[in-house]
Amino acid sequence: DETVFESGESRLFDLNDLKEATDNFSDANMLGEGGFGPVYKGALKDGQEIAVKRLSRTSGQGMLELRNEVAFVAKLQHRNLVRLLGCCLEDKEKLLVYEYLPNTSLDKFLFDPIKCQQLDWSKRYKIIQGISKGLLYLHEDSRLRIIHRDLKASNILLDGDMNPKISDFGLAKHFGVNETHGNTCRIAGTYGYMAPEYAFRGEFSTKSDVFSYGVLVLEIVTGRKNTRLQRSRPAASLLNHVWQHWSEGRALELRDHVLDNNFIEEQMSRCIHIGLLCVQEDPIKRPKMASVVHMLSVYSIPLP
Ligand code: ACK
Repeated sequence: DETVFESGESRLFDLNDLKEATDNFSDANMLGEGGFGPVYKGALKDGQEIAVKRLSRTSGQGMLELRNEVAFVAKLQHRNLVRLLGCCLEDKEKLLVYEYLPNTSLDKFLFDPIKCQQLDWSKRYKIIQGISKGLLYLHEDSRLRIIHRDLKASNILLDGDMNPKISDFGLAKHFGVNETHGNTCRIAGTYGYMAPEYAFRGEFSTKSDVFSYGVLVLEIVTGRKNTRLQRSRPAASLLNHVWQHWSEGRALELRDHVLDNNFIEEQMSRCIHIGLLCVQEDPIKRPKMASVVHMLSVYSIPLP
């Protein structure tokens, strides 16, 4: 299940093919604006759907860095990471081509009053688990050792089965075998998901990703944006609050799908507990992703 696909080579795409695929980068095909430029939907001649990220010229990424990024990101192959298919560097264009994910980003579901109803608890749990596996792979695969640095709901894309895929490696950093963390004076990322040692001192590590993951887990369980989460609440009161929120709006609907309501409550409280462990102020106290994955698998009993 933790499939690391066979290593596939990334392709060099032809500019004309990509223009044709996206109807000449027409506005109608624009999926949205990413950190480094717009993203377009397209279909290749063989019918394969793609998402094309068009890096803007002002994005400040040099050709060499871009080539590095392509070589680097192309090595990432895991069912919980967005797959880069290749790139195109013709005519001053800098285009990155990804697999297209029809359900787009998690934040669109999570914080939309209508769409969030599609996320029943078993889907939420699958998303929490999937992200943890993708992040574990980034952190601990010996060939990778990558810190993502910008994990957030809008960087989690969902495939047709609501399987989550981590995307946007624009800020990702590689760390060597004997390194555990890095330092930067250019703090980039997203306030609200940022670990305090990173936000205040520019120190990033796998544990700063763990913090962002914790915020994400709490958002997924509660359906509330991190700005509205009160992280200082004691766990019991947070659980109470969350359960109230769920039972008010969605418990009835959930009861139709699930027989054992207490089981959901139990699983939710475990997830909140994990989320709270991850957002501790002291990075040393936060669990590693390997422990998170373990904690989630131990308590995951298939829903009826
Ligand atoms: O939240 P969204 O709809 O999902 O808006 C953003 C936008 O493009 C800018 O990043 C969407 N997006 C990015 N990559 C993909 C992809 N591979 N498949 C589908 N949508 C994507 C993202």
